[in-house]
Amino acid sequence: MTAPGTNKCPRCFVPLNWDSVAWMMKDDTPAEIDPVASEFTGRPVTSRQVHTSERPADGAQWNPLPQGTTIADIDIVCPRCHYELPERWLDSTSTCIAMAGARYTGKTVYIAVLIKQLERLAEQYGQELLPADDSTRTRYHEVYEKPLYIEQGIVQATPSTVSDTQIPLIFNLGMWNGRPPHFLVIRDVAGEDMENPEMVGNRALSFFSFADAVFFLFDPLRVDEVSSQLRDLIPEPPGLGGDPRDVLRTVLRLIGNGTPRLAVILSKFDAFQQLAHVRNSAWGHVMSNAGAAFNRDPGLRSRHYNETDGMLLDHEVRSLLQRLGAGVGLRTLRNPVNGTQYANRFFAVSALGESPSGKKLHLNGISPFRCTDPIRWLLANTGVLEEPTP
Ligand SMILES: Nc1nc2c(ncn2[C@@H]2O[C@H](COP(=O)(O)OP(=O)(O)OP(=O)(O)O)[C@@H](O)[C@H]2O)c(=O)[nH]1
Ligand SMILES: [Mg+2]
Ligand SMILES: [Zn+2]
Repeated sequence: MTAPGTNKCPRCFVPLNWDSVAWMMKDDTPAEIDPVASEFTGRPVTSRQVHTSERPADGAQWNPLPQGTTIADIDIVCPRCHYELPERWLDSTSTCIAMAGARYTGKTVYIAVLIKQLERLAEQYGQELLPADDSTRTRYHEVYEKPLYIEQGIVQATPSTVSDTQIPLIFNLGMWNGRPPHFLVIRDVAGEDMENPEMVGNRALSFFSFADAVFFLFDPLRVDEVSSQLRDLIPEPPGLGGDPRDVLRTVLRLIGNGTPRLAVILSKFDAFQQLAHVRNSAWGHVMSNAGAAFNRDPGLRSRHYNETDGMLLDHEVRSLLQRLGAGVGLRTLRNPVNGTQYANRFFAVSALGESPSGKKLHLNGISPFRCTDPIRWLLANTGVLEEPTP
């Protein structure tokens, strides 16, 4: 989470402040290809002229704008990638999340459901979660909400950054404890890119090293032992992505010298829970433990993130992942270059609550499990989505 008075760019996640400002004149017309924006979007972008201004060393009385212009005449953009910032962005704070995980791990479905769950959570506090701009509103509706909630089907595979202008999803979480609005920024990614080590070093993915958090999704159905035991219990999964051990290695290289918090999320947990019905198997035994944190969702009762419950689940998921052969990389979560360990926590979520069959959702509809845990872990003790402190 950014500190008050600073924020991050919602596209490239670079820290921003008032010392270095870039802007475009509102009444200008797009004239030329902008090489900076083009590099970050992976396709040619025509834009208005970008002006920049740096606070001079002794610049107490500094005004970055040209004479005769006011803040109403300009659109502020990110000095690094030229993304046009939402209104009053530099006076707000945000939490910037990069999604990660192989193809089919459930990243896009998770985001679709997470936003609905966060809407309900905010509502319980008398707040409203709103898209921060038109592109978030349209994109969330078309790509996330409509396929699942209206058409009762499944979402499309997320296109590679190379072929698609990846736009951040930006949601206003509202004002908490009398502070400026706090925003949640999510960058969905293509599993295809995560499985391609050649994407390391690509500018379009450089946001990973500036993220506040990386959500790494792990698909239990990718593990042969699990999918073979579930063969008769759940519909055939739509497809399987790459080896999570390789994907993690690529993701850690994308993070580079960054220090995001890492949430390792065992996705499609509904499918995994079906293992409880496999009689006389070691997995059946593990999964039918009624006392396990992974068999209950306290988020339905308490609005606050519960640290004790969170730690318990963390331990349980760690040992599940170990049994699944997730590899030493996932157990240690260390920066491959300097060896420091990322602040991390393990989670289990189910966005859908039940496996879709083919291209249609299960007739029981969507019943999410523990989807907001990772967000509430990130926001714990910040005041956002929490009871006001007296
Ligand atoms: N059982 C179960 N299946 C799920 C769940 N979430 C997603 N799936 C299945 O996994 C498929 C892939 O989900 P996506 O969200 O598109 O996966 P993704 O990680 O975004 O994939 P890419 O965009 O290709 O990287 C869905 O079409 C569903 O069939 C879940 O909570 N439970
Ligand atoms: Mg996707
Ligand atoms: Zn930027």
